[in-house]
Amino acid sequence: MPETRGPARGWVLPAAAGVASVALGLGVGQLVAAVVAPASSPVVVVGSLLIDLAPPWAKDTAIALFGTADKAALLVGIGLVLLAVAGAAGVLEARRPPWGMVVVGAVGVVGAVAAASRANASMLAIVPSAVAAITAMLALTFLLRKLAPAPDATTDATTAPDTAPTTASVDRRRFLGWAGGAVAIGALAALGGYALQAGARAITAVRDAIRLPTAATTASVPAGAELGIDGLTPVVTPNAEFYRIDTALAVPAVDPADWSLRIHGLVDREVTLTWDELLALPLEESITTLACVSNEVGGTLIGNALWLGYPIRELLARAGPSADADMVLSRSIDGFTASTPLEVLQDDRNAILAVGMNGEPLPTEHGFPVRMVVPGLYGYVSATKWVVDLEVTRFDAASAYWTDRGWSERGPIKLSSRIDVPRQGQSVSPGSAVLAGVAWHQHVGVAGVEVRIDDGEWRPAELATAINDDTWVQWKYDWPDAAAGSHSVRVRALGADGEVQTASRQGVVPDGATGLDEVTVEVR
Ligand SMILES: Nc1nc2c(c(=O)[nH]1)N[C@H]1C(S)=C(S)[C@@H](COP(=O)(O)O)O[C@H]1N2
Ligand SMILES: [Mo]
Repeated sequence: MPETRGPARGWVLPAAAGVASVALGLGVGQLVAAVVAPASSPVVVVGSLLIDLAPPWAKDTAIALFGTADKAALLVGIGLVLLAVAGAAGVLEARRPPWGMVVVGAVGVVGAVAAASRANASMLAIVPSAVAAITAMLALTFLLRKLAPAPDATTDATTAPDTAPTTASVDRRRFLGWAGGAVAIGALAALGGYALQAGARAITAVRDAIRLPTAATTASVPAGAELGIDGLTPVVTPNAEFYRIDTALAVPAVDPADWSLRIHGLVDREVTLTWDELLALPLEESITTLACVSNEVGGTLIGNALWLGYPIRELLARAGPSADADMVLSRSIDGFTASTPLEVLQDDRNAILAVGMNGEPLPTEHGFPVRMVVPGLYGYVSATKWVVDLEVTRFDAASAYWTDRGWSERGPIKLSSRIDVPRQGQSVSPGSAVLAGVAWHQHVGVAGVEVRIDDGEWRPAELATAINDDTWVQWKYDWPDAAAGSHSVRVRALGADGEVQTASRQGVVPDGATGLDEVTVEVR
């Protein structure tokens, strides 16, 4: 039965519209957070911000009141405050538009700022709060429109000329249906987000329980590989700081118990390998520097780790590739593919199926439980994470994910070098200053590094002890005569094969950037 009421007189329905809209926004925000940035769900980041901002007495009171449930109490409290604000925003928007929208938008901004201010937050962290706020605003607009006076059959001006124009009909039941629908969709989205993260949580628990076997062959970092200069990238990159590049919106959750690798295609016999079979093989440690083809000159998409794994060469030998094969197409559980030249996987380099990274099982975002690591090639043609399939094939018969998108079919890593100390625009005092950085040419080796100040001569830098030819090497240069003023510092690497790093600039497409890293240093 439609009821008749003034457009903005009641406050209950507009408040309900506000609450339903914000509930929908929060649910959708939760789902988006689960997919793009698990640590950035709007309610959780605001809670974390409050915990950080709260004065000690407030924390003590909360703990005294709620004990170990203090965090749950905080989240419930935030939820209640949000709902109250949401109700108020609904009433405000009905009476004084656009102030209700402004309130919802402001809450979204608080969430985004809270998310962005978390340690290690990426720019993606603001997305859930932004999506939540926009969803809530759209829903609020929609629901309030359902509350607006509708020129419909129950108030027909021609048959009822005496009906006051301010009186309009609102189909209250239909409105409540829409509002309830919004809440239900929000709840479903939040549940979906929770379920998505539940998968990730379960795999993290499985990973944490794994004890990797000790290596049959070990590798170690020689003394003298680490120069220990302040601001210089450590020679072995901690897992938490290792760059991450992949196309996976949500990190694939692969249970090792369900994992297997299939080697097939142009082979004499198909081979399948389970997790237990892989771990039972004599595993080898190797230290290899991974690099991304998208790394700009001076960029940070490069990292060095101690890997534990089994040579792909041995597995290929079991399968017996046919003589006309020249490529292995590796496939991730999420469909990503990489094309690696067969001969690179058969020669004596440490091309491995890796299960360990710096003494731990692979972190989930670095390919748990099994990935490929191939010295000398950019990641996009070799370093398949969450790998489940190796197809022995030919370059003229198959192509890989990035090759299909305009990148080069083959991707050997280019000779390159980077200045880490000092950073661009940083100042040093006159006299003797230290310049330092890293240089790499995986599977070739670095024979030297040279530094050029302004338009001076190229002068040799000092190289740290190289771990091996597959890793980067640190360098430093004691700048004896740093005179006051602004100076340009450039670096170039010399390959062990006689190549001199080119100054000619090329972008990252299609096979990796070239050019020299340069920083401007203020001496004062
Ligand atoms: N499954 C999968 N594996 C992948 C990718 C990917 O998108 N999906 N990206 C590759 C690219 S381009 C690089 S540079 C390396 C990066 O590895 P990392 O994230 O462990 O540093 O992984 C490679 N392996
Ligand atoms: Mo990459």
